[in-house]
Amino acid sequence: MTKHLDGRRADAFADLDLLEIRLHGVVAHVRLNRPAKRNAINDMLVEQIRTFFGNVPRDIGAVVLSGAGDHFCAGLDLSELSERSVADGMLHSRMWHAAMDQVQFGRVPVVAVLHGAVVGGGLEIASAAHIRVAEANAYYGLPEGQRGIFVGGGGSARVPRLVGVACMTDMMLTGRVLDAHEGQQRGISHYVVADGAGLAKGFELAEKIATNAPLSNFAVMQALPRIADLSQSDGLFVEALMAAIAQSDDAAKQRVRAFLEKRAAKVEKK
Ligand code: 1HE
Repeated sequence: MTKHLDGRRADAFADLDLLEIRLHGVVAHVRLNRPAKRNAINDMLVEQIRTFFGNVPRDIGAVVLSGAGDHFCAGLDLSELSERSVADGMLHSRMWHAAMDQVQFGRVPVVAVLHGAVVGGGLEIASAAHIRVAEANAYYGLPEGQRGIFVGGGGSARVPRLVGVACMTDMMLTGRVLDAHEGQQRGISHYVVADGAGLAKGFELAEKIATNAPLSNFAVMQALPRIADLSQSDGLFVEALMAAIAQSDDAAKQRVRAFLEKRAAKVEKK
């Protein structure tokens, strides 16, 4: 695990002091870095997330996102929840949306490594990632109902796409908390690994993702979720466009030729 905590410092992002950013070859490791506040996300951290994911270095092919300390993220920093006007509340939520959109629709896929509390806005940022790896000690909650507020960081759009409206309704109305295994059964995480093994798995996946043709990753990140939101007929039309664009790229031609010339890996059973 410590191997993954080394890596080059990302000097270009030295100002983003609430994030710890390290570059490991083609993978960037971004840690939410307010462990004393359980990585609660204040406005400054929202802006720093937006800045990093909007400016991922050109030589990076995937990002691992994790949290420092014992928890991934305690959600919105409640100490900043001062009395806001309706308009300011809207703008605050839209600020989160812009940052979470940058995570989901940025330049490269994001692998979130989840441990401890993944609650409120923490679940919202996790659900903006493309792959989620949970350590067995991870748990998921949406305490907004208990706090008298509502999700505002994109949760009502993204979380039901993972767990369904019924499960999110239960989590918000009753305060139900899902453990790591329930979270996997319900579709939150793609992988559950032992405590302490999350980063190794996250890096293994991110390194694999970064070897894909950039245009294939682009299609999965940008086209797939939009197609899933379209009618079947419109979706199939967009799929045809995306498929034609991807297959005409040089990377696709080279990769297909490599397979036909027996130079590329076969699909192997595990
Ligand atoms: C915080 C926050 C926070 C911790 N905002 N300060 N999120 C929540 O309702 C979750 C609230 N937090 C918790 O339930 C617990 O803190 C945890 C289960 C995450 C972790 O428990 P624990 O025992 O490890 O830590 P702690 O002792 O509760 O917290 C340590 C410190 O972090 C403490 O501050 P201190 O100055 O007394 O040391 C806590 O006050 C502080 N802290 N969580 C502010 N969230 C875009 S809208 C999204 C809406 C939401 O996310 S609502 C859900 C908010």
